[in-house]
Amino acid sequence: MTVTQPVTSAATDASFPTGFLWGSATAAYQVEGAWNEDGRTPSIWDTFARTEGAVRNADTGDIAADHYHRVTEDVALMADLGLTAYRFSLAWPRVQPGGGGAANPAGLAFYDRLVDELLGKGITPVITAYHWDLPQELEDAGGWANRDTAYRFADYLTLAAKRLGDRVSTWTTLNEPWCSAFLGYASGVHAPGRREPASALMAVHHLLLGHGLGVGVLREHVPNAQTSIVLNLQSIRPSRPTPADDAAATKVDGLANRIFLDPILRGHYPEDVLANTAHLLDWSALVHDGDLAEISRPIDALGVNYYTPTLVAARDGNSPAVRQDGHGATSASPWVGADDVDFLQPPGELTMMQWAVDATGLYDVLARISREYPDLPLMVAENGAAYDDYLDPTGRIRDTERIDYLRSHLTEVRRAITDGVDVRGYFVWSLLDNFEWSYGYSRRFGIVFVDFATQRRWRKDSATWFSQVIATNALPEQK
Ligand code: GCO
Repeated sequence: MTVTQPVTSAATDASFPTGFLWGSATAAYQVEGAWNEDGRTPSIWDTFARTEGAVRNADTGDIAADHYHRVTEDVALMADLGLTAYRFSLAWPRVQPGGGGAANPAGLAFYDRLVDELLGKGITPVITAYHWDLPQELEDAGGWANRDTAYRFADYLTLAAKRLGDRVSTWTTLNEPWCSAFLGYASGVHAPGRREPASALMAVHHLLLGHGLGVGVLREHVPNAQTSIVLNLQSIRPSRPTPADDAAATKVDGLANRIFLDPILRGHYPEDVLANTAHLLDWSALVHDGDLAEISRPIDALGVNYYTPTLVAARDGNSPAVRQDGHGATSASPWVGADDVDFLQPPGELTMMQWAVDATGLYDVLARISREYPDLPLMVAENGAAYDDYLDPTGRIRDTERIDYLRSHLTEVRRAITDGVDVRGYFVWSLLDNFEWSYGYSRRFGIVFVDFATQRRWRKDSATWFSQVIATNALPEQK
């Protein structure tokens, strides 16, 4: 089963289409651990996590969920849950230490084993080539602000595709380039922690170039490659029904969504984005001839990550309290080019990330893509929530809030499918509790609880619920 295999029947009210892919997602730095084993070299996240004040509690991904040593157990767990797909990322500094030269046989052997375990259990592997762990050497050479990094990425992907492409056909090049560029290079709450608005825009372009080159690599080395990119598309709402707030929403939509969608799917950057950022850098020097043709190579699917909506207002001194950025408090804004926009706390119950729960935003994002960028299969590549989970004295984790969150969002996915949106699968974020970036281990997103000191795994109630959804290919009646 691949994400681009057409579904064979329409969803009924309660059920999902036959062949709908049910998975969970993780990322290498968040779960693997084994940070310096078998030839792996440091990534920007190893460096950043060791920077004072960067990560809560000075947590690092050194051990994380120890997935590197527990692959067999973890894949067995996935099989028990009935997952039909698993989305994971490759650690670039494990596959190609130092970000250049030959592949590391031990690093590739790990992913070989993971892929074989998955296939042995009938679980479709979905590989993310880059989920934020750039080899430190490449950051030292300028990171994503340096054009050469795009070519280094293609080189690394070639090594991975040649080795794993015989068994893995579904690949995604990048995870959430918005976060890599703007949280990494503008607000600095993510690695590499730079606060340079112009570098963030350069990073956008070089990430996109890397994506395009990467699609070419996959077409060349992976038979029947199903290529995609994963974007954290935002459902942006104006705070008040005023032309000024509408304009603010359009501006932010450009800087969050269209800055990626348009070059990839239409072969050009949006005019308003170029205009809104022209004071920061010279786009004509950044974008070389031929880049946009490379970036807009056809892809087979688009991965959508969605957690919470975005509420904006034109800054006029009257807007309600500005909310904290959900990825960590910062004095610098990731919103390069939108200095005159306020970001507000959307209504709704809050998760532990202080993210408002509003599943209609997921519907809006899916429906919008299918309307404005038609004929592109979609998959929900991440969706989930952090709550204050704990193991009770009976050995249970009763995460009813997470079940409610997943149910409401899956209801919206089903509504989108019923309305004709071509959604091929859904991946819950995340399989395991893990290293939640600048929040360290203080935020639990898993449907499986991890006691980090013993690395023992416990199914949360949401895992049991999710496996019921998978088994019936439908949402259970609400009790
Ligand atoms: C992202 C990343 C995940 C996060 C998750 C929760 O989408 O930001 O892909 O690694 O852990 O989103 O913040």
